[in-house]
Amino acid sequence: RKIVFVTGNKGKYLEVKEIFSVKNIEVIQNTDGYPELQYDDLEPIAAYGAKWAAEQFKMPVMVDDSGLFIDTLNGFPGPYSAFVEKHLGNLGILKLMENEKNRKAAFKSVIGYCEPGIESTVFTGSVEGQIAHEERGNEGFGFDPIFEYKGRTFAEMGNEEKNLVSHRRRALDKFYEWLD
Ligand code: ITT
Ligand code: NA
Repeated sequence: RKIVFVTGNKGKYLEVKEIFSVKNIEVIQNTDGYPELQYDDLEPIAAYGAKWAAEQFKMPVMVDDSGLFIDTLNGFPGPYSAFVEKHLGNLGILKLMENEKNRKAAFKSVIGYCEPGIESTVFTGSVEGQIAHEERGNEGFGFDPIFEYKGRTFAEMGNEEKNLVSHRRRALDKFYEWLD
């Protein structure tokens, strides 16, 4: 079985490829992109993106819209995560969190899957953790160096361990079950 994954993010693609290779699903990256509507939640963004891409490219596709939701910032950056990562970066987030005691955060991933002529289906996965006090670790991508899960950052854990517990893994498990 093959699945086309529309994403410009290499880190996401490599994780999905790895997680699905165990299930004998081949993941093919398509970097042509899709319009990302701005909503408060990730689900409608993923649903719309998958639908748009399925009709545009005339084939079944999946997308992954994800974000980091920080408790004390009322869920920010959430759906604005890509923009914030690009313009503030991890150091900008650490700055916002300076002197903040409540460091609770959740990573969320929403997989949208769609075939031409039908509506999208979405699968949500999330994992709770903490915003670290400094960047730690060299693996992974994006916010991984500042997202702590049980004391270590995702960037310290590395892909193999991250893929066992991550938001993306949890969303993909639901997607896989549905495909089956
Ligand atoms: P697409 O082409 O798939 O949209 P993107 O990077 O723009 O790629 P999003 O719109 O979903 O992705 O933005 C999510 C942001 O959160 C983006 O900056 C990612 O790098 C970051 N991110 C998502 N999943 C992550 C993970 O598992 N670890 C660290 N950062 C992550
Ligand atoms: Na994006």
